[in-house]
Amino acid sequence: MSRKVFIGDTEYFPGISQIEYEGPESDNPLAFKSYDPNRVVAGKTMEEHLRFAVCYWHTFCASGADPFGPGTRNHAWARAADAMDRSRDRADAAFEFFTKLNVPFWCFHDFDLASEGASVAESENNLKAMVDLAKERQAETGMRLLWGTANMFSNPRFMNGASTNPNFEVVTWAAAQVKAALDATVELGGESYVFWGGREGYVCLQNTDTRRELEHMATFLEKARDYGRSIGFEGTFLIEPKPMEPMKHQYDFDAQTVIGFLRHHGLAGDFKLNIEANHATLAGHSFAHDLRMAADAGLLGSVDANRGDPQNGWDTDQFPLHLYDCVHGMMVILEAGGLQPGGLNFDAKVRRESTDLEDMFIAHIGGMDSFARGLVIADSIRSDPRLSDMLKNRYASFDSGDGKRFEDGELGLAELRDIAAASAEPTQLSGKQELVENLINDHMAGRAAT
Ligand code: XUL
Ligand code: CO
Repeated sequence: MSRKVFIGDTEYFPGISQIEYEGPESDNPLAFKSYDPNRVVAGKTMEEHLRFAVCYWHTFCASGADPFGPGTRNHAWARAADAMDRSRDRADAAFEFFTKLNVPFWCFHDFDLASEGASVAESENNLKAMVDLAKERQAETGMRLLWGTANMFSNPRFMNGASTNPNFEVVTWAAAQVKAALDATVELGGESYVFWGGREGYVCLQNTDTRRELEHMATFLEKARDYGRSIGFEGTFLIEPKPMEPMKHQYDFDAQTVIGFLRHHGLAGDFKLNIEANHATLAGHSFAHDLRMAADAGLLGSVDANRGDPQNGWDTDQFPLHLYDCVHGMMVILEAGGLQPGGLNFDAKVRRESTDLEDMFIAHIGGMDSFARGLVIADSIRSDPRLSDMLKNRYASFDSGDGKRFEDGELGLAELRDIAAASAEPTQLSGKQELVENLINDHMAGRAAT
């Protein structure tokens, strides 16, 4: 489908035309070197595998402000005096950006898209008006919504949490936002709905009834699920783990914590996980680790594609331009059979010092090319029998005999002891880590140029 590249009367990214695939030889910073949407890898096109999404918040709402100073970017779409005019300008800029970049999906929080009103009803009306506009823009451009969510962490009323707030009044305001954001997501045909528990956690354990707060969170999620299903939402509900920041401790700490919580509360049939790379690293894991834990549980829903900085402890939300992360991540995603109906959402921001308009494109192009390379290299590794054979052989002792009986739960502890007592010292089996790492490097070197 051919898509119009800018919307309305104003071109917000003048001088930047449709971003095209030009191939590995191109030296044009505003072209894809590896992401060729129609190229088929492992039976699907790159566009179908990667399902890229641009996020509204970092890309169109942020100005580069940090705790030490104001924004460094004064975008044309953020200048109108009236809040609704600003929202409309921002939407036009966003849809121009999406189409020029040629991504199929976008994601938003309620109050990225519309400004928050002074009452529940006013906020609902603002959001409805912007959803109507976004729906028109989606129809004009062919863009689709990967997921919607509600921002229940910025407003000071949520300083002690949203669904886990010790004050019931605040819980009801959180519910009002989720209800409206679910309505909006359904109206826009969103494929998933995300809960990121920004302030669902604590700063002081001694002033917090954690047992009660976790029960409240489960009840709230159940009611949100029931409401979503009642209005015809057929997509996936997603929980996005993060261990800390802004709170000292957040309940959705990491993939395994969330998996345990969902299973404990009987929510795993409707909810999956949205794994964010920088959140996994904040929890002391790698991106691929949290992807793998989610995939093993059959709960890998979607991905927030970004990266942290190994020298910093915090959530820097940098663009995912480190090839190893993308290769390791795509190995798990391919193993899991893909992401659909999820996708790769760039929950990432250009650095405060990257102030040219084109930097927004360059950052996304880099992320898309990195994951496209990651896909090609991961597929190449997966089709090399050396790795799969090594993995299979490593566990071969469980494929037959007593090992198989143990796997099937047929041997008790005393029987296992008797087997040990009758055997010699176990054979030493090398883990071959360096061999595996060399093999991955060989594929990277062989394929990285494509
Ligand atoms: C914050 C974060 C959020 C969620 C959506 O760290 O990742 O933007 O993705 O609320
Ligand atoms: Co995120």
